[in-house]
Amino acid sequence: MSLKIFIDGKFVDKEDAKVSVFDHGVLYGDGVFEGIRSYNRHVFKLDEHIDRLYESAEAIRLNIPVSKKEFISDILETLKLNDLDDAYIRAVVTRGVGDLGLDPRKCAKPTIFIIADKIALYPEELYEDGLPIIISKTRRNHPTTLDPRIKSLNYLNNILAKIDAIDAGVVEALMLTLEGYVVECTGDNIFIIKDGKMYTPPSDIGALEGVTRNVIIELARERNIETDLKVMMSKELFEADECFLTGTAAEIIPVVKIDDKVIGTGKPGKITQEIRKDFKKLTETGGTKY
Ligand code: PXG
Repeated sequence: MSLKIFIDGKFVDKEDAKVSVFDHGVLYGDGVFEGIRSYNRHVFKLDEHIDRLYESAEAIRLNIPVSKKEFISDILETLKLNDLDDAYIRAVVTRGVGDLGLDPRKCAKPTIFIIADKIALYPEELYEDGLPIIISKTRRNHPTTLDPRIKSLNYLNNILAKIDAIDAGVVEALMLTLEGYVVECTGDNIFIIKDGKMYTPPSDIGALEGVTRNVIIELARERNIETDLKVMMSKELFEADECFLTGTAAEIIPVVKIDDKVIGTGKPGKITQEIRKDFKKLTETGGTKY
C-alpha cells in the first residue's frame, strides 16, 4: 500500500502528494514545520510540538487556518490511516501559492501537509560508543536576523553546518553564535555535565527551545540534577565530564569528541546513560494514543 499523505484537507498517495512551484514555501522557504515522533502508537509530546508550530507561525505572521485541535486530529488520522506503530511525523505549513515576489500577501491560503513515515534511526553503535563532532565554521543565524527559535523552512544555515560535518567525516556539527558562544548543533540541542551539574545554552542566544531539551531538564530535575542555562565558550565543553545532544530524531546521543578534544573519559558518561534510560521509559509510557 502506498503511503497516504495529508495535504490541504485530503489524503493522497505519496506519488500524488505535490505542492505548486508557486508555493512560497518552495520559492522562498516561507513557512514553518515540526518534526514529531510516535512510539508504540503514542505520539510523544504532541501538544508541545503543536504549540511550537503555532508559535513559529505567529512569529512569521502566518495564520494557520485550522485550530490546534483540528491539526492534532489530522496528525492522528494520518498515523492511523498508514497503520504506523512507530513513526516520524513531519507537519508543514507554508505561506501558500502566490505570484512571484516576496510579499506574503500574494498568498491567499496557507498550504498544510502532514507526512507520517517509518523512522530511519541512527545506528545503535553511535549511542553505545558516542559521537565525535566538529565545530562548524558556519555561525548560527543571529536572533535579530532570523530568530532560530522559529522553526522555519529556511534551514540553509543548518545545512551549511551539516556540510561542514560531512566534509570532516562526522555526522553532527556544533554551531557557535557570531560572538563565539556555544548554541546548538544542526538539528539537536547540546548539554554538558560538569561536577554533577547540567548545563545547556539559553535559547535567547539563538538555540531552538527543543521539546526534547525541556524533557531532559525535567528528567534531570527528578534525579536531583540541577540545570543551569549558561552562556558557554567551547573551552567549557572541552573541559566537561560528559556531553550529549538531544532532539526528536536523535533522542539523546552522547558526544565523546569535539574537534580533536576528547570529552571526559572518551566514553559515554554515566549520567548521560541514566537520563537516556529515563527518556526511553517516558517514550514507552506517555503520549497521545491513536
Ligand atoms: N535545534 C535545531 C536547529 C533543530 O532543528 C532541535 C534543536 C531539537 O529540537 P526538538 O524539539 O526536536 O527536541 C531541532 C529539531 C529533521 C528533524 O527531520 C529535525 C529536528 C527534529 C526532528 C526532525 O531533520 N530538529
